[in-house]
Amino acid sequence: MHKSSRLALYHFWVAFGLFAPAALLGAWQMWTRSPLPAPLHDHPNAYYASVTLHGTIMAYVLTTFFAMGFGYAIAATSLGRPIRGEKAAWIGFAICLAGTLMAAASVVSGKASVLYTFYPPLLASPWYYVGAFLLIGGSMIWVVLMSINMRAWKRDNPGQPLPLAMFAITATAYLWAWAASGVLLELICILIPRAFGWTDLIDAALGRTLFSVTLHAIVYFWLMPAYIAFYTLVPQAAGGRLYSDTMGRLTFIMFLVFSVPVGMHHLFADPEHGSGFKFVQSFLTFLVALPTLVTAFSVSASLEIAGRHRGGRGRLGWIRTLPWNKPMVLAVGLSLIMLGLGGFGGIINMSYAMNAMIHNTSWVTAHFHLIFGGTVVIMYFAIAYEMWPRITGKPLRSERLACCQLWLWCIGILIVTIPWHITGLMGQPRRVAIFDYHIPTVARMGPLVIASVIGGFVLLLSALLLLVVLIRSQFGERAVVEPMRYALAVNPPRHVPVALNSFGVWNAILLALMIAAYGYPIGQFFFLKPHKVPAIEVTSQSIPTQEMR
Ligand code: HAS
Ligand code: CU
Repeated sequence: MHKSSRLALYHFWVAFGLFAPAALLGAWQMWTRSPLPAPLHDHPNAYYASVTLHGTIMAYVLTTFFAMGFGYAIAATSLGRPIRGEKAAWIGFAICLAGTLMAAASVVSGKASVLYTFYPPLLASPWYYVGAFLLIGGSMIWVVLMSINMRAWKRDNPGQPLPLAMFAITATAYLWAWAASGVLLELICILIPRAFGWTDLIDAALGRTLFSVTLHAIVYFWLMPAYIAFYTLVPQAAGGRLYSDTMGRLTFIMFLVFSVPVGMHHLFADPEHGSGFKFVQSFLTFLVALPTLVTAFSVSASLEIAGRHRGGRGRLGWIRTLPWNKPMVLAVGLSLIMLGLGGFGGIINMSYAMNAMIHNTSWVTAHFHLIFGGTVVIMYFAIAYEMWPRITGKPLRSERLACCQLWLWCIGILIVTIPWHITGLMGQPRRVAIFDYHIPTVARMGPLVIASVIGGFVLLLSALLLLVVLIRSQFGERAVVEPMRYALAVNPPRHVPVALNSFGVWNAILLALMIAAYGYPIGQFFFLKPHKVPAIEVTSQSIPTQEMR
């Protein structure tokens, strides 16, 4: 096995190996919140520990390890040479894994049930924060390596356009560095010192604001590998060409520039910021929809090219002729449906006035399970199915089973999230362990909640099928498999402007936008009256802390 392939494979295995148990926790969480009798139902602490582990694995571990593995695979295959800094990459892998295990152990011990957003003044065991810091901080080695590999290739190939896949994964890496800056600062300056007892009080509002710098950008960090597949793998798998390489570059640049200065749309209901800045960031959030709209157009156009090439006629006849039995093609179809529905929800969330209607209700949980769990994660599966033969040298066993798994995933996500959206509109709060279904207004939600439990178990079945396909393939017979190939554009670029081949100017624009959007909102904490509060320790017994007593 090629060295870069082994690196990618190990990253993918950590991602998917932990993903399956996290899916099990998810199914149990849905069950225990429902009117049905569930094991451990009378232990609300188990619920919060479970949600924390589920969220930490899905939001940080699955995504970060997946993006890193995908990045190394792209660097090796799109640039056509072994990656530079392989040793550093393994060191990064070890640091991230150590952080993951440390964070997971402290959640399992019941001392870190602060959920994946760890909003202060909630306080967890310091080892949870140190673990999260190692995982997120360790992935910065990957960011640096993506940048080094991109630059080295450009130096050796002056004037050549960087392959789109490499351009896009480098944009993803830079975006992740910007995104992570908020949570890393929150961890080092606020949470870790307080958790170790080096400080007494905690500035909860500053902590939440720093986390908001991370919170929107991180969701695009999760999303970008899916978009890389849309642009560089889907047209190839469908047997066509990419509609436009330039549109791809613009999309990834827009994601880099627009995703960070908008995080305050997660704080519309928080009192520490004035409505002016909230409005500015609400407005900027509209811009984030642009790259998605461009992408929906480009992907549909690329699929149309493939469908017509395969003999499709008429206005929509090309849809029928697409090879829907290929996991990558099926996944993009299902992914776009979920993106359309989930994106519609996103537009409601970001509308300053309408946010009050859905904030902190199950609607939000439904929104991100649909768009992250659905749109994004289904593409992670498809990427794994595409990559597995290339990195193991063994064909996929089998494409049919893989397609069944993808169908089940999409159906499961829809069964989970459609009722969840409705209960959210009925006022069901998110992040609540136990509901009293004897209360008539809560009882009305019962049937919807039970429906979504069924979806949770369909998802669990699909997660297990994923492992079956990956393990069976890995232990299969070695065979000749085609090398990784990325989609060719209809007009392959011979020369691209510097701005579409590098990131300097875009990082500078982003810095200016960040100063405009966050300069005062963060600065105010240093020149206005301090408003620090006691932290509330979360242990398995939820014992009030010294300060609380
Ligand atoms: Fe979001 C909350 C706004 C996209 C993830 N989001 C969350 C949280 C997560 C998350 C995890 O403004 C919860 C955080 C927490 O725990 O507190 N989100 C948006 C907006 C978009 C958006 C405007 N979110 C995502 C993506 C995520 C993600 C992507 C993960 C990967 N979100 C919010 C807001 C909140 C929020 C507020 C805070 C809520 C609160 O109060 O707490 C946009 O990027 C969406 C753009 C997408 C579109 C859709 C375009 C249409 C398409 C259709 C093409 C389809 C075709 C096929 C052609 C505008 C692509 C046929 C289609 C059919 C439909 C048949
Ligand atoms: Cu957001």
